[in-house]
Amino acid sequence: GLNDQEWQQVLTMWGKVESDLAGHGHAVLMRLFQDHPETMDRFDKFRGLKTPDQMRGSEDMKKHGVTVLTQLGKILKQKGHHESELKPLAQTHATKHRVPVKYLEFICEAIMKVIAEKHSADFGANCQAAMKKALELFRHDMASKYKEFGF
Ligand code: 89R
Repeated sequence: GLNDQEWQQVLTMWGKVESDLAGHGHAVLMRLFQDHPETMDRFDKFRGLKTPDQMRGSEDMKKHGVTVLTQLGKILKQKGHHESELKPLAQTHATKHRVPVKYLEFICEAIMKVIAEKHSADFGANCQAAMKKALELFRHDMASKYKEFGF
């Protein structure tokens, strides 16, 4: 797990993400879809978006970015005691959206990259390490829940 100081670094950084949740969320999804185009196939609602310009202009993608980062923020704020927030998310992503664990790794990478781009001055090595640990814990616990749902 993470110690108190690491959680503090994570949540301080998350506060900066929340200063523009839509901007960060949109950037994360853009990055995910550009680096791993196959992840986009999971979304019926983004099927019409073919070019980076269309993605940039998509209010729907922006809205979904807010949905994703809002939920992730709620989970991070539990500082590891996230069972009740994680379980329904794992359930829909395993059984309904069928999102492989590997894709969770991809989006966590995208999140790290977007924070590094937007907050380079505040995202030093220690803070990066703490955020990486928090996202790894999230992925690890999602993966265990996936198993419970037989995915
Ligand atoms: C797909 C990761 C993640 C990944 C979908 C993926 C959308 C929060 C992928 C719709 C799809 C498809 C949907 C349905 C969806 O359903 O639980 O409206 N996700 C919905 O047609 C993540 C992560 C988080 C997260 C949410 C929330 C909803 C939702 C909340 C709505 C409620 C519900 C991890 C950061 C596949 C590309 C916190 C990825 F590959 F990145 F891992 N979701 N989602 N998602 Fe998804």
